[in-house]
Amino acid sequence: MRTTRLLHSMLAKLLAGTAALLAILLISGHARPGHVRPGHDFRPDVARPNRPNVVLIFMDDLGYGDLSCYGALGYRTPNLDRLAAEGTRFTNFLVAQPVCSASRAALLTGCYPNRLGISGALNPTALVGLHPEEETIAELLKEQGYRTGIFGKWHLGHRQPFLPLQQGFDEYLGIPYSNDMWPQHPNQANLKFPPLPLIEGNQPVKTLASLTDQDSLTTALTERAVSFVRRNRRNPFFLYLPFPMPHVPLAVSGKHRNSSGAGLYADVITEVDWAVGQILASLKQTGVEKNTLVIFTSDNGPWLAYGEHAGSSGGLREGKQTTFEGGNRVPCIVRWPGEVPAGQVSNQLLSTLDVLPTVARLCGARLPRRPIDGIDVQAAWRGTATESPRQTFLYYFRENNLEAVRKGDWKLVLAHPGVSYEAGKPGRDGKPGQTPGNHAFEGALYDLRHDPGERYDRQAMHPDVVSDLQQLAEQARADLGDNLQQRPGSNRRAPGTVAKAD
Ligand SMILES: [Ca+2]
Repeated sequence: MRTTRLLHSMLAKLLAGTAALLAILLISGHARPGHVRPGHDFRPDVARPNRPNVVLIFMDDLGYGDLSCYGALGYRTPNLDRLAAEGTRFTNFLVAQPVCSASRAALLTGCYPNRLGISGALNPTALVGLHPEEETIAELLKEQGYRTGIFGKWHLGHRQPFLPLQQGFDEYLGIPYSNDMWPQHPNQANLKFPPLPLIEGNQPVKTLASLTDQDSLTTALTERAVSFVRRNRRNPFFLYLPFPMPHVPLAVSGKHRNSSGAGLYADVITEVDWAVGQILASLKQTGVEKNTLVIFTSDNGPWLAYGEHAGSSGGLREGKQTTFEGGNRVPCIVRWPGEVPAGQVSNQLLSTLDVLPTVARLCGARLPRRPIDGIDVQAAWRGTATESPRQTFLYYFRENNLEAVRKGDWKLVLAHPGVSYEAGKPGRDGKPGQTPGNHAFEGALYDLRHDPGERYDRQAMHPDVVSDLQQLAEQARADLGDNLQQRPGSNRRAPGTVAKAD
């Protein structure tokens, strides 16, 4: 036994030595200092030939009911429907918080955003961003030899120290925050937004001055993404595509205007579906389709204040900026040929929090050094888990309000003030309606399996469930705090800050 172990160890050292020598030869042969062209001179880690590429598509304000494979009526999304037919479609998938910056922070770090001091939607005056020491999916994969690109909306701090190139991305083209944070905002008189820049790398390269400028954005980002796939077909890559659409103001290229026959919002979804089709085609054409994990989801539910310019929650209660299911629950499709079952529908509870640890595991990357909240849900993706590895979820919102907690199918809504579209009036023609911001929601217990619309309070019938969920809420308050109860929490971290505007 001993001799065998010794032999194994010697053999392993010899192999490692050969691999290191090979790596040195490859590097010295190709990477001349100052002459590394992105995606061209890069060579994969020879020891790990089978790591999947990762394409992560993240829509903005796309609702649970906006794709035909999720029940959208009046128009079709054939490319996304095909993606679902070739992969698994999840029906109980939650974003960490139902608003842009908070949701994006969670996706890229695997942490509840309130753990990181990120909340709401950062605006152009913000002096904060995702702390540079927080580790993103891009950083973890880059460390494993992946090329990393982001084409779309960042929204984790627009000051230079917070931009994507400082958070693990090799390439960035996109807008730094929401596409409505510009002088054409309907409430610009109060908001006074500066011009909206398009950023390449760390530099503004253009101003998006009119809706016509925004009309070509989806196409431009798609073309850049396709080029990224082509340039990186011989090495592992992580492509993050946070499309700015269908967030208002709705913009669509000439080729897709009036194409859906169901109005401007549906035209925009049709274009997004086309964009996904282009990306999928590029994976096929470059021969990497089989070894590429594709994840499609959205950052929060529909912004119902915008009436016919908003999407559909598919019948779930309320929408964006609320912790009812219409705000947190979004479509999620995962495709990885031969690894994730094709044509399946899963109702297991999952969250954007789980993307980082699951992807890290599948790609042979380590986890971040600081504690995270996501868990490896590979078994749920692969369809091998009889119940989801995720059993609980904390619905935090605003700066740090614990508004609801979830365990399995049970959701305990805690009394809180919040946005209510149902108590307001929707807008039209791209203008927001009247939406109460501090509607007093009372506590209630919902059984989401029987009552996904959150209409029937079950507290009186199930006091044991209420007390179990209250315990979960208490643990959350001790860990992450709760402003509704003046609880600071003991494990929150600070965001990154800059002293003054640069
Ligand atoms: Ca959003």
